[in-house]
Amino acid sequence: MSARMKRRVGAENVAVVEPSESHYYQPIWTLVGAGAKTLRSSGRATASVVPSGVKWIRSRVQEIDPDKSTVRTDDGKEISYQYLIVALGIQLHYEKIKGLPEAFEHPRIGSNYSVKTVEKTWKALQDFKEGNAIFSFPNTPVKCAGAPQKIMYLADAYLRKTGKRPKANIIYNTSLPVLFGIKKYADSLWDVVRARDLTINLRHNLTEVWPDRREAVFEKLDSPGETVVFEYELLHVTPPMGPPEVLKGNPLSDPAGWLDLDRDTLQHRTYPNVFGIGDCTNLPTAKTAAAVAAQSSVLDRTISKVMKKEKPDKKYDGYTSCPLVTSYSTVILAEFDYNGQPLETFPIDQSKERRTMYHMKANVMPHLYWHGLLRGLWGGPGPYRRIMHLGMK
Ligand code: UQ1
Repeated sequence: MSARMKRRVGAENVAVVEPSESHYYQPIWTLVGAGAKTLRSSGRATASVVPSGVKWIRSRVQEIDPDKSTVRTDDGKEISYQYLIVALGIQLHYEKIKGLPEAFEHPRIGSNYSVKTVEKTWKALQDFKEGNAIFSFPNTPVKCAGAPQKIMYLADAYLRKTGKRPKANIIYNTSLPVLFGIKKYADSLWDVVRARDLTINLRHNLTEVWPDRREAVFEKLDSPGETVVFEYELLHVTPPMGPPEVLKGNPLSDPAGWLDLDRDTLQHRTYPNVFGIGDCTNLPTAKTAAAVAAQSSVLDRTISKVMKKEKPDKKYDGYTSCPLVTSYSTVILAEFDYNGQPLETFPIDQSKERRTMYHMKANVMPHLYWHGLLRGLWGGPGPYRRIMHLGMK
């Protein structure tokens, strides 16, 4: 968004408050956890991705006061703004699972959601001998809701490739009552699950890890008070997640703590000079980088209208996408909108496992991210979808 704002109002009028020295392309961590990409390849220096001329304030936002239009940072600076874009992301809560994060000091447990633990997934996969390989999905909203099962499909493929699959039970324990929220893709994923002999336990929520005994405790969400203990040889944890600390109790957030936006324009619902994008928002769609791309072009348009005292006129349709990696060479490319209706870019059935889509996920998307999205040049596939579907129902 800073690249887009630089084009609108000039670099000297744009600042980014961002504490991290490194910026990661997290969507590739699915493949890092499976040994198909390196962690190194996923990161760049923040200094190299902030657009030239834009001021980078290397601090963490501690408080936002939308009534005074100020932001306070952890090193005590107070910054005033005319317009604010909130893009705080989502917070990981490993600590909400008893025994974590300490259990990550032990082998055989990993998590593709953190820079600190993603390589441990790959190590655990390589060290696997025999037993249960367990993959969890928490009882909270998450970013990239497909990732918790993508690593299961990759683990299955890896264990087959290395001849260890006959000695493995592969188990997906999810808090959700479904495998995937959109039926068209869920149907295909169930086919994959059956074909590969994977076990899916719905409404199972990870609450505790005992790394010494290599056991994980799950509560059965449909039988209150009942828990079940699984021994594991490999455990992949998707942590509980929630809104950023800064937004909790802030006038900008809804009762659940998410940034309270108009779902069409991405303008704040009560503070007209505040806008938002991405995982920290309460937009009722799946939290993904693809959603951010589509949101970025709408938000650009909305802000330019608001700056000119005109009415925002472009609507976000909720577009989001999840490249469901089902092996080291195949992807089901889920794309859908606010209504949960498939909204596919390509004029082919994307619920089929495809090699072209794997290539897109593994090799095309990173470039689109670094050189397109981060430069404010990629606003999602909407325009291309319309071209590719010309003359088609
Ligand atoms: C996308 O725009 C995007 O953001 C850069 C992703 O992030 C990783 C994606 O995974 C996908 C699928 C899209 C959508 C792009 C196309 C070409 C369908």
